[in-house]
Amino acid sequence: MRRFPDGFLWGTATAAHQVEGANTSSDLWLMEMMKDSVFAEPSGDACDHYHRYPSDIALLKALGFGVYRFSIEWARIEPEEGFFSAAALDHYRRMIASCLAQGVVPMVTFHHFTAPLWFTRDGGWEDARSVGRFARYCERAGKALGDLVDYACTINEANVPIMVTMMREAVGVAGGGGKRVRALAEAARLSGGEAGRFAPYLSGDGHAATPNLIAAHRKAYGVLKPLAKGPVGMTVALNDFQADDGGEALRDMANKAINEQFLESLKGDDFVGVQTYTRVRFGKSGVLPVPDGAERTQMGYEFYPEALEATIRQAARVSGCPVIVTENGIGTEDDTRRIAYTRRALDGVLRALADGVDVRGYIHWSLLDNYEWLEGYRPKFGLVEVDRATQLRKPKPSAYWLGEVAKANQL
Ligand code: IFM
Repeated sequence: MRRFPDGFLWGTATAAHQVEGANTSSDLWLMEMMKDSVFAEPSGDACDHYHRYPSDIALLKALGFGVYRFSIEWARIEPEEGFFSAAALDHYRRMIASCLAQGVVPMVTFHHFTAPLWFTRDGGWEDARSVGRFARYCERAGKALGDLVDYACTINEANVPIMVTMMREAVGVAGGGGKRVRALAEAARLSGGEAGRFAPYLSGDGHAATPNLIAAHRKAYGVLKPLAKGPVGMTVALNDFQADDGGEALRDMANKAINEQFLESLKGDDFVGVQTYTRVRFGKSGVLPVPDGAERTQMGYEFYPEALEATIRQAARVSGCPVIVTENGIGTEDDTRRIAYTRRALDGVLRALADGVDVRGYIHWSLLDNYEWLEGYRPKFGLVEVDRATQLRKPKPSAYWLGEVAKANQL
């Protein structure tokens, strides 16, 4: 079978901080701009998507995609605790309306890594008040936008804090721990917060954040369900965890802590968003290096598109929810490898579908070459190249190729 089911969703994704530019009320803006930053470079103007969204949406539509997954930025909507910016909410309403006017289905993520500076200064997700704070923001944003929202994702990759923390623990302080701790202390000082409380999503303590993130999703689901026009779910970053001889116990431990406790918490949701890039292999005493001779992506990951099929099956089995692939892609300068990667990943989607797994769509990461967090602008995940000096967009061959797959609904 080479055809996808009728109504299969085809889309591309971005996230606010990675493309909008000038996210000045966010926690990461401060961390990027400070001396001795742990970020390779600041996000700056990014892709100026904040102003260029109408033509970017038109571009993805012209390429053949029918869905645009993007995030609204909490730091713009609630830049100070309790102050909700009507102007920011109006901006996002115009953006969602622009999707609808152009025949594109909007999939809106309410939290994608960045948070308002006040939130992170005051303990971020490690403070139990994060659950109520996030629900209050979702309620305000849901009331302002929900009638237009076809798909809502509460939290992007709620398992990333625990994943990053466990990887850091596996590597120890030699893996950059000292610099991270100093940066957090400096961010606390610069933001006028208490020492030890500054807790950003990507570099805080995932053990402390996880119960709050799971509870926050559950509460936000309840808040958004009556407000959003369409299905509500959450997305999970799923590595395909595999074991070499003797690595089974470690693999199972990682699977439980990083993948399955989150998937289990989604039972009964409208969908689970699967976001997959590679596999991770475990040996007896830890994570194994990428095999000798294997191709690596710009992120240092093994080129292993088959991970998508495995994680789709895992997500469907453990959560019991319909699956939407909400992110999948590759950081590479060689666009022919993007096509090769995506073709093999989609082969896996077809195999899962043939076995009866309920997969509803495939959304590629990313529409644009954008800000890849700690790595800055070096990794190129975009179907569309962005000249950051002129902000000119140039679709790559992969954009035309995947757009044709989407239009034909077949591989
Ligand atoms: O860029 C990120 C995105 O923000 C979250 N998922 C993984 C992508 C690629 O690393």
